[in-house]
Amino acid sequence: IRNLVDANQLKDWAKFLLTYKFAIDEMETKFNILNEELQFIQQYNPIEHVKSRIKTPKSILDKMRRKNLALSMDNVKTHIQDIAGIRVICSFNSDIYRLVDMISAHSDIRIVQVKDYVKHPKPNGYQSLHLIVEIPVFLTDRTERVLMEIQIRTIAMDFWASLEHKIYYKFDKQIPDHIEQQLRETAHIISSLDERMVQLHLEVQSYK
Ligand code: 0O2
Repeated sequence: IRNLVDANQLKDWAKFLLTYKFAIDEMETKFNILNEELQFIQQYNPIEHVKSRIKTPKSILDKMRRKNLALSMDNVKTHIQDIAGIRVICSFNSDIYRLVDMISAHSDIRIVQVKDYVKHPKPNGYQSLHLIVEIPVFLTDRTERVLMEIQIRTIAMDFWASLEHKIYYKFDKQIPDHIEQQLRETAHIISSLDERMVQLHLEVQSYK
């Protein structure tokens, strides 16, 4: 961005990107509150941990180029919906839908899109539930509505996705067929592991 805009605009861009950081802060707080309240009322934490990231300016520019869009704040705001990304890792697949329901019930959040790769995994085996949401960020002089991506998945799904991500880049996005096949097989194992873990968890809970 530094090579494409002048110094004054650079400050505007920095301020623009800061709103995405605030959106992440707000969303992290929402998930922390849900987790703490559930711990208090049910002695149960659905969330293992939360990770977040802001897309780097370089990867925003790359995505704009891939989409053949001119670089403007309006275009970025409308077309790059994952500048702010938050990943929520849960213990059990049943927690994924509980969290989606609880977050969807927040009156200040608008659900823009749901991509359910848990019910419908990607052909490579990738499983995760993605939400694009719009959240208000309250600034000194205005309220900005910010789009962000929430990815919700189990520990096992996350384990698979992080290995697949490394393999994808190691082979420069051209994974050999036999490795792709093994990834699909391990994704099936991940699904049945998640299913067994949730059954085990329900059985243990029935002893309480
Ligand atoms: P990073 O580094 O996580 O930011 P779109 O954003 O709508 O143009 P797409 O692919 O339709 O693109 O969005 P989708 O399906 O919601 O996926 C977006 C993100 O999900 C990716 O972000 C990854 O984080 C994750 N993801 C999607 N598919 C896969 C997959 O097959 N394997 C793994 N490991 N992760 C996946 P980025 O921008 O690619 O990367």
